[in-house]
Amino acid sequence: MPDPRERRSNGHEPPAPVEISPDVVRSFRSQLTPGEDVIDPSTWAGSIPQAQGIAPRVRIGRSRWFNLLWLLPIVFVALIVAVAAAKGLRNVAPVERFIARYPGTIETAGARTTPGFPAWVGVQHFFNLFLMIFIIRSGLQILADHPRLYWTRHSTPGKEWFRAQTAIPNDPLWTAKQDSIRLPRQVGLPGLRHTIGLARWWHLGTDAIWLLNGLVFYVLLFTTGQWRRVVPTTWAVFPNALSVLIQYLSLHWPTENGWVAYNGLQLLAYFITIFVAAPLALITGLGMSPALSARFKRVSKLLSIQTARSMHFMVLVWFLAFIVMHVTLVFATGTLNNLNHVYANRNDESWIGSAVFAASMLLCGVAWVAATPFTLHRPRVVQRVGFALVGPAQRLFEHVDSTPGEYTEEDISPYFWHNGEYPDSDEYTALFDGNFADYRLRINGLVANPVDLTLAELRALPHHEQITQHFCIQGWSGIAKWGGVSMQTIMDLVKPTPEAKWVVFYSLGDGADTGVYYDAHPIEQMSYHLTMLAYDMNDEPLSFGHGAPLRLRNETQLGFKQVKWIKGVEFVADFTDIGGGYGGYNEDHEFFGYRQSI
Ligand SMILES: Nc1nc2c(c(=O)[nH]1)N[C@H]1C(S)=C(S)[C@@H](COP(=O)(O)O)O[C@H]1N2
Ligand SMILES: [Mo]
Repeated sequence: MPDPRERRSNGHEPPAPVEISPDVVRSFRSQLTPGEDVIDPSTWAGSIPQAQGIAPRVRIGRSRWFNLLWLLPIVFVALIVAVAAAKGLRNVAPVERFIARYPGTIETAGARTTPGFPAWVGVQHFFNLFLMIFIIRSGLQILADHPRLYWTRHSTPGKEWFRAQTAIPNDPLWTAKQDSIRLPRQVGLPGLRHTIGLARWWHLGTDAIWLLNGLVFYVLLFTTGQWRRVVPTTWAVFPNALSVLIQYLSLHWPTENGWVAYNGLQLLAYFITIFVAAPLALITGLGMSPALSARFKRVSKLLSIQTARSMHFMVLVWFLAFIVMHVTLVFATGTLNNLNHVYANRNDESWIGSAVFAASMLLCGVAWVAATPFTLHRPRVVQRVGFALVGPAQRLFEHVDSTPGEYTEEDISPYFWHNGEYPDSDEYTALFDGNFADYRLRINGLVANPVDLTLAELRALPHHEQITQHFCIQGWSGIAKWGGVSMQTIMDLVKPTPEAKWVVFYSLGDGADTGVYYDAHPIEQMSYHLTMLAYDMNDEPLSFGHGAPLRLRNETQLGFKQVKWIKGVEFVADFTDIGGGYGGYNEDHEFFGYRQSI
């Protein structure tokens, strides 16, 4: 076999006579493997070794990296200095006058009319924190699948501002999958390397419930007087917050009356969490959707997927910092009373709130510990429940048919990651070595006019070009110019019958666990403006790594659905009897979803 790196197709061979056989495409089904229903960590994802990343680092200047673990001693020293400074300040008369003037808590008349906490606050507070466990753990798992963050639209290695991985090796065919890292199993969900399919079901599924919980919370806040607790209504909140900060840091606690109103610092922290961080989590999350980004071009030009991903991470940092400080202060400023407020709706020093809190923590702890083993033993349940929770939303976004033209040549990414499993069969090698002169694209199934096309015949069809952005499920993206044939042209040629509902693309290459790579797409997306078969990338014949001689582009979907090295296309009524029946290779083997517009 030649060195794959030297493989290039030129695709300009004369057409050869072709016989069309409906059996050939159908026979591709027998080359598929169903995938497992239980995860064996030792053979998972093509027996990918459980490589670890490095401690997270932030880039300083061009190529120096600051290890974030240094923040631990730095923050510790900074706290000590801040406490010393605050204690010093408390001896300064004007500061004391300032604190006397702004003691910390503003008790408005409105707040005094509705003291105390209704039961729904406690219930929603609990749900929120319970869901947060899975949202954060699965979010970290998603980050670990492409442990690099960028501020630019492109995903150029070395240009990231954050990474938990070393520089990529000097290998032009290095894949994003090889770049993924594992997490400890009780930190990530589920922790194993490249479990992004399952992590995403956890993340998006619990997100859906979390958003619903949040929506109910918003409605209840504003239909009761409770909103006054968390929405500042006077500018005096700022001096009061500063005053509280000085008082906390000088280790002289302010007098608190949380039963009636929160202090200024609390008010600001809760307000930001509820009304800034939470909506931002949703917006930046949706900012990573291929379908939405292709449709809302103006927004996605400003808030590119990589900016959205970086900001989504910032939201995580806020939530983590908030949780640490919130929990610390709840315990440091009167545990019994504070826990009674939210967990027992009472304003006293009894142990009732603490007992309810302890029970709720036990529930959280059990769920936390059980989540990874459950996911590894019942991945299909996670896949199905996740799909049930977010499938309808994904489907909604798929109705979005974007027109080409959002990007220009200047937007083309200088670096376009490779991904997936490279083909190494004798069949592929022979085709490659013969410059694909013997290549046939076989299109068959529920069509009136099945065809087998040579590359020359494909190139003779009306030419379609688009400059679009690729969204890999792992988180990297890249803009490229694709040249080839619109799928509409193919549809006009083969004329699918009315029973045809899905279009299955078969690859010349295997997936990671052996068995041919394939993926099914809904037929209505085949007539979208941005759905095409590409034989050129950035004005050159498709390279080996990017899918020579032919690959799919369907820009409403994530990268794994863009089958490379296509050998056949089958029009079918449904895909339940193809492969494992889940609609594609990664769907069968790695528990992805057949609709992935988010
Ligand atoms: N045949 C085949 N096609 C495939 C894959 C694969 O493993 N095998 N990987 C998919 C994934 S996960 C992505 S992100 C894109 C990557 O395309 P690129 O290597 O051109 O960037 O190809 C997709 N198509
Ligand atoms: Mo991907």
